[in-house]
Amino acid sequence: MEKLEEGVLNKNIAALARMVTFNESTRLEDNIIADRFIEQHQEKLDNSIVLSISGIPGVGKSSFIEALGVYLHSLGCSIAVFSIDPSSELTQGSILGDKTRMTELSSLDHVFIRPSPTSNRLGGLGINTHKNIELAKIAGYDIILVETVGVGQSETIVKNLCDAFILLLMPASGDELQGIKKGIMEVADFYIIHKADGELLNAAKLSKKEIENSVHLLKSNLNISESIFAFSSVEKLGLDIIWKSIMKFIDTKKGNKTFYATRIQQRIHWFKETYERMMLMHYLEKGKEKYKVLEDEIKAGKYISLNEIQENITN
Ligand SMILES: Nc1nc2c(ncn2[C@@H]2O[C@H](COP(=O)(O)OP(=O)(O)O)[C@@H](O)[C@H]2O)c(=O)[nH]1
Ligand SMILES: [Mg+2]
Repeated sequence: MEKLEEGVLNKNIAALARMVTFNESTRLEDNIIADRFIEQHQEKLDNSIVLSISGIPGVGKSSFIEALGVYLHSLGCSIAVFSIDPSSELTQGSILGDKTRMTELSSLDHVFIRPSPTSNRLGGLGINTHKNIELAKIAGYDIILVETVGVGQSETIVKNLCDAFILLLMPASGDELQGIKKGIMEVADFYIIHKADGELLNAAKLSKKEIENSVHLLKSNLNISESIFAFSSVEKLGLDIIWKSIMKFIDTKKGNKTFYATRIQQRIHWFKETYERMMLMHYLEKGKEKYKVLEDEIKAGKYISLNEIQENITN
């Protein structure tokens, strides 16, 4: 165990992968191994920058992460990538997609890539994902990129995972625009109209105007030119400008103290989530037999009222 912990601290990729596996395990004993390690190194949790890349399947999140990751690596950053894409579980294609779209990034030193967990306990988002991020912070990765779908995942979850939320949008206009919920549009910090190349370039330009208008209505004080971009992960032009805006955003948040205040809020969110889950597990276990009695009564044809359930739980 000591060797494993030392490995994580030395950015050994296999060691971090193992620790993440403990964290994602369905056994509480395993989770506790990862959790204890986090507790012992909590002074490192203020480190790193966490960016969430969201958007519908096929919009190009993995490709964008590859482009951004390779660029940031060229600036000397170490990169960790976590992918939380519930669709990759359903469509094998996406899993292949993740791997084949990050070939260059995955071949570089100091890059850790973790694809979607194969079994998700919370309908798409592994409940321990936030702790994977903490593990990567402790391992010392400068930039942590999290691929999230943002559809079928609530905006509160995505928002609570990152320091900045980048939403990728399709170069399409009007109603077919995106299948993205208003809530997701509202919590995004950056909007990138993706695939702005070749035949899609004009559509992307049009789309950018539309997005600018609708975002202006949602967030009147947002600096549009520093938050909305058209970009192609094939051509990769202008990544430096996008990155400059993201850094400015982060620096501003650090300057006015909202950066760490937000992280504390996020910790409270995950604490509440964990507390409730553990409390539920505890009561379900404790009341197993009383539950069974009521279930048997239903089998015998009886109607179980809310009053009876309430009494059963509280007595
Ligand atoms: N034209 C174009 N196609 C892209 C771009 N980025 C990704 N794609 C293609 O879009 C498809 C989905 O990409 P992927 O990164 O797997 O999307 P994800 O499901 O959002 O992760 C793939 O066929 C990519 O080759 C881009 O910037 N321009
Ligand atoms: Mg993907």
